[in-house]
Amino acid sequence: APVTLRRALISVSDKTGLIEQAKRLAALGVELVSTGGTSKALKDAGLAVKDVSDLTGFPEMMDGRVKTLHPAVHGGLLYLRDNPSHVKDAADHGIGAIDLIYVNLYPFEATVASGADFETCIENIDIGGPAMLRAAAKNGAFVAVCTDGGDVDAVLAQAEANAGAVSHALLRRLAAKTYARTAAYDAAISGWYAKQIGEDAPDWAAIGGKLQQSLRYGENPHQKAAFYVTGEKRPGVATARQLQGKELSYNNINDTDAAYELIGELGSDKPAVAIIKHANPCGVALGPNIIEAYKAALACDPTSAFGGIVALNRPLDEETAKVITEIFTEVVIAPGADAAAEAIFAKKKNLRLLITDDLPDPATTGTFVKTVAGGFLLQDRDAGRIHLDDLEVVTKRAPTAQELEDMLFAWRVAKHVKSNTIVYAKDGVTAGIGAGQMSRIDSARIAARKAQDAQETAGWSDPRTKGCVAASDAFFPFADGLLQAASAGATAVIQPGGSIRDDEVIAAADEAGLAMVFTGMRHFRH
Ligand code: 93A
Repeated sequence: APVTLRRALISVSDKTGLIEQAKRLAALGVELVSTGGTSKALKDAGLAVKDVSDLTGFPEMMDGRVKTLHPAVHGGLLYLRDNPSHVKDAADHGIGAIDLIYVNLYPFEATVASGADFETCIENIDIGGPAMLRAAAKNGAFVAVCTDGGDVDAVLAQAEANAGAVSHALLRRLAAKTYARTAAYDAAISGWYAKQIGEDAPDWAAIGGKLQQSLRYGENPHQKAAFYVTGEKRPGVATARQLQGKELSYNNINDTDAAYELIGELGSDKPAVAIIKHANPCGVALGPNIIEAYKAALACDPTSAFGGIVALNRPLDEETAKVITEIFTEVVIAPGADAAAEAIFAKKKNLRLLITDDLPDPATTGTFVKTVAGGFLLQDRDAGRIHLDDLEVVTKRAPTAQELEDMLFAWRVAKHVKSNTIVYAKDGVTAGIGAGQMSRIDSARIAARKAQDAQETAGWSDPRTKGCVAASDAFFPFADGLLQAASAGATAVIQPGGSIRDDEVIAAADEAGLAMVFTGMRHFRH
């Protein structure tokens, strides 16, 4: 049934449009009841207003923390008008019905956004306002609940056209909207509070995106797929300009992302090249210039590099473009390309060239999504970074300066390799990469095998693992993986540490004459 408005309780922090709307309510014969500041604003405008404290018989107290939390208010909002015992209770205690409530809450969200301190944010948590809104919405068949000025306008429009009456349909709509508002308000508080104690969860809203491209298919031809972008201003595959070549496929996008994120990890101090296959690097190298870096990266695993993705941290030049086109490559991504390089690539119709202008910043935060049956997992992007002064030397022998430099390089590459990861590196070039194995020792073996294959192909006298460093994405649970690295030729090891058998592993390293450092941070990537 419709409700005829007789009494309204108004308690608003944002008083925009208040006076004009209150005048319209008064013109309909509605009695106005209000809290301190709101009441003063209405009185100043010459309106007749009753104070809530007259209703409750209590002054507003405790700096306003307790103003409306009283049976005279909540009873008036909550009693069922068609329930005789509720009606009797109201009459016995002198509680009058409240038919309209207009509450906008303490500006908690705006207070947080302004950078206010903890105490100020706490003071801006509204208690009485949401309590009244929730009570009124529970009794939404009898009370018009307005959480913003637009709601008041909608109610006024109906009431003015219907001798003060508001329809059941509008009442229901307002009640439903109320709980959305109080839920969002509480979510803002809980999100802010979690952040204060360092336990904030990634926000699923952060994964919202806009369709950039319908893909021909997904990881396999029988899977449909699309590419959505978040709109973040992040140099990478989503924001790159494609200068030539076929449309990118699902796997191209995934692999190009892996390639360029790794390049971002290596920074811009030295020319760097990464070659990626199936989202894992098969060769990564720093060099005196970009062409030497490419050649060194390619030599790590020329077999796997076929059909790979190449990422550079310097603009593509003509000579490098020529060398890259000597083998089949799917995608090249770089911060730039000169005209001569573009001309070389133009002859390879299928080769895609992506230009980003800038390099990715590895410290950028973001949200990582993974679906599981019936849900999805969110986590922060792995923006963890290790620097020289984070390293703890745990062996008798301390690493040399060259070993330290190579260890940091190998560590940064390892972060971008699927677990379990072992990366061997020497002189800023990967010597062997073991990726995605179920046991760490297998990754160590595979990395060594890769180095032997590379040696055979290139005709080197030794594999590059001779005198290399080894990086492990997580701790060695036993000494065997470490010894495998030593037997491959590693002289120094970088790993997180933290195994219950660290002592055993350190003793084995000392016995083998290895230098070993702990990072205290692991980089699982599954
Ligand atoms: O501090 S409160 O949580 N305690 C209350 O009892 C209470 N009742 C209403 N805040 C309370 N309010 C809020 O006061 C309203 O939600 C509104 O935002 C504000 C209006 O205060 P004033 O009329 O004094 O400007």
